[in-house]
Amino acid sequence: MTSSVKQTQQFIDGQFTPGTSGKTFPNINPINGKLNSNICEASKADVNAAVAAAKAALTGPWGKMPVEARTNMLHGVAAEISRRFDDFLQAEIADTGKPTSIASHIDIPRGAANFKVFADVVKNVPTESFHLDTPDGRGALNYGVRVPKGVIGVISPWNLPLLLMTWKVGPALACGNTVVVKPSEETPSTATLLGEVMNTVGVPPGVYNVIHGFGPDSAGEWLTQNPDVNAITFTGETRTGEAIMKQAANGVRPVSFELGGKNAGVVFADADFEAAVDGISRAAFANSGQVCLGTERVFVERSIFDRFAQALKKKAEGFVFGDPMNPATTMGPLISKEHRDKVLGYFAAAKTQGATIIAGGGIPRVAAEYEGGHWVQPTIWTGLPQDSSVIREEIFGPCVHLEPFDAEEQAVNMANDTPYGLATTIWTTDLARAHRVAGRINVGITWINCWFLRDLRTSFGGQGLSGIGREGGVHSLEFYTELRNVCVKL
Ligand code: NAD
Ligand code: 6OD
Repeated sequence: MTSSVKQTQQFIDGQFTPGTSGKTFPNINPINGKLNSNICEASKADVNAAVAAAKAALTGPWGKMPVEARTNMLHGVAAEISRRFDDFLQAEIADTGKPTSIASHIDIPRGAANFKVFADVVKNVPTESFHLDTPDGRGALNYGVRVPKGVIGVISPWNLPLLLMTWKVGPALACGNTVVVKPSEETPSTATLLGEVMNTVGVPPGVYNVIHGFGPDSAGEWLTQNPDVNAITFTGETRTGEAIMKQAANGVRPVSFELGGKNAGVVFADADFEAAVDGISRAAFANSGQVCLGTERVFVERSIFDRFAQALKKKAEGFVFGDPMNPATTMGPLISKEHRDKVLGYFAAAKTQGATIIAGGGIPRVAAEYEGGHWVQPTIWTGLPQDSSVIREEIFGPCVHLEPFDAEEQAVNMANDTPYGLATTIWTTDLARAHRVAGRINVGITWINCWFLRDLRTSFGGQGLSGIGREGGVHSLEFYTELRNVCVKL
């Protein structure tokens, strides 16, 4: 573990600095509720200094660097993340409590992949060009040129901290922008560690900056209000997205939002039963249910409903809690006491609203050393009405409601009965039905017979309350660049 994890500082203009506020806030380890480190809280002057450094870096060596050199540098960043895999792993686990069985397979590898993939996308995606006939017969050639948008404000959440932050920083830098990152106050460590990587690789000062603090009247709000931030990319709660959108209206700055979800899974009777149980178990419980793409509402065809519920119960009751560094541990705690209180509030609401509890519903027994942690049991309910708060609101915990259906039409209608529109997972062996249902569920991402299988070249994003815009592959280039047209009279 590095010294930056013990007292986590800002990273501004290539330097680690405590900043000017003189204030710190605690970073708590979710597995036991104990103090991990103290985080230096940014003042408004620190935020403005980070933005000024990012703005200045646009016209320095970074701004003049050929694309080949820039993208090679980002491959270097990916390689350095991989070389320091254990440092990133330990920092991520200390902040989140998530087991190494998840972090070492998903979070840290994706932290490196997000730089590699977008470096390659930038080098390989062409711009448009058109020949125009003109009355004099000479014609004109139009071609597109992509230029960086400028300073990008990146605001990221706590559930997949390195993955979701680099998913924005990778393409932003690949396109030649500079960034100021405000990681979640709950999970500041890997964003800070990435500053060390940037210096090791020789990324010029000011290209990557990190400030720490909270949202309203703190670093998040000050960053999004700074007029020198040219675009804002945000992942987090829908309500926070609404606030940031208002902040971004000042100066008409573009936003890209990946927000909440209340995703549906649909399991048909002809599905590969074991694969469906396994897939829905991951979609409901992976990362302790703290995945925006997760499934909190599952519709199961009536003829297999009871068998499916029993098989999923067995999965839910098979999770192993405890030491995140033990490869046998399969479920971590929730991120904070506050978030656990929120999730337990929904557990209580499910009871009072008449749910039948199939599994869980409370706090698991853990070893004495972890009793101060924020644990909850993987939980399965059935029997709640469609207007229950448990069915309508994003809970973001390891919990799922099962509902039987009799007809495809009914399953589609129930899946679509939500203001969110992020993701769905459909389980069937009927090919025609798979495509038909995929076309009718109102979401940005549909998985058929799988879940969270990611190809970073594809579009990613949600509709309705789940977000604005698409990122991934060429769609990231659309957000992180300005496309200019040049018309040449021949
Ligand atoms: P959050 O919205 O509370 O916080 C996210 C970030 O926004 C944090 O860094 C926070 O400090 C900052 N913030 C809060 N208020 C702000 C303001 N007024 N101005 C600027 N910044 C502000 O979200 P969270 O609790 O960290 O994450 C959980 C939520 O994120 C869930 O709703 C989940 O669905 C969503 N999420 C969505 C996706 C997706 O891809 N759609 C991915 C991960 C998480
Ligand atoms: O895989 C990704 O790129 C991505 N944005 C995942 C989001 C997960 C939400 O919790």
